[in-house]
Amino acid sequence: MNKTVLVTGGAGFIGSHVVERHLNEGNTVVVVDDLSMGLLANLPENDNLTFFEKSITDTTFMNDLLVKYNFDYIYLLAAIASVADTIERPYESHQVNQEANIAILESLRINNLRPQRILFSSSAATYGTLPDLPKREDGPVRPATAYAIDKYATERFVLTYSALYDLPAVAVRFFNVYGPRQNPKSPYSGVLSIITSALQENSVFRLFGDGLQTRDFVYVKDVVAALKLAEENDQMVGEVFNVATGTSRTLLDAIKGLESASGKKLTLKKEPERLGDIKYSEADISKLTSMGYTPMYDFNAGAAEYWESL
Ligand code: UD2
Repeated sequence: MNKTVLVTGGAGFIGSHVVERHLNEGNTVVVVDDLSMGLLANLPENDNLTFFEKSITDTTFMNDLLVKYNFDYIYLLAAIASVADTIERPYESHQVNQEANIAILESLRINNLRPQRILFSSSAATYGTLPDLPKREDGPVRPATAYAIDKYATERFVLTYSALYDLPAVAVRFFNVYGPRQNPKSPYSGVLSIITSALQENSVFRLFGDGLQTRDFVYVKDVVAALKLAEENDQMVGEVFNVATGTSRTLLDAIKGLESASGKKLTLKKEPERLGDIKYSEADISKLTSMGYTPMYDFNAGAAEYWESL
């Protein structure tokens, strides 16, 4: 049976991959995206896709949409995703990252709409600068930016609605996701998209710090697979899961991997460490793997496929 799927932020990097997967499965997909970060070009031409250039903060629009379609799956991926932006515009980003999502939950509750699954994209940012590694979902959190505070609080809202009402939800904490369609435009874009773009254009990459900072880089197709699992596995309802690979590498190692995938040499300019940067990050993914998840892409496989896609 075909499903009807809402993807807020569906024209964005991760959202567009979720959209693609559902279209490939023959489902009907509705995207709501204000194109503040997303791009129309990220979306395929497909009769089963309906696109609305709208902000999720338009609560009347969102309410009407939810009632009209009665979605089977709801992906809450729309966000102001740049941490720096949320520090500069805390109230505006709060309205997007938290309030608009609460309004969606309220619309569902009040209109008695009962999707099969709600998937909320939280972030490794919820762990903040706490030094303990690897990060576990049942470990401490210390959200330290407007972005992280809203992600954490909204994660709790979504899971609380899941527990209180018949609104089965799963929250996922993304680590450093990379892959095709990640937009390298801002200095706060994912570092791997900035590196690949510098390799393509033979431009200088600014390395903040010594390059020995570590990240758990996860390929976007593994993220899509984890989200699919979260749609299907009822044991995951009401819970939060790290989405990552469970291994980390230094930025210098990641650069080497991309150099070898591209056959090119990166020109580096060393700059001081970025203010508030986290030095080491790695996820414990045993909670997710216990649900049946296995990451399919190690870094070299992901880097090679990413480079090929450009
Ligand atoms: C990621 C998320 C962020 C937040 C945070 C929480 C992305 C894009 N950002 O930030 O939203 O969730 O995790 O922990 O996923 N770097 C350079 N040169 C550049 C850009 C970055 O050296 O031009 C360095 C940067 O200083 C950092 C590392 O690369 O040490 C990774 O940077 P990032 O912005 O890709 O990701 P991160 O982990 O800081």
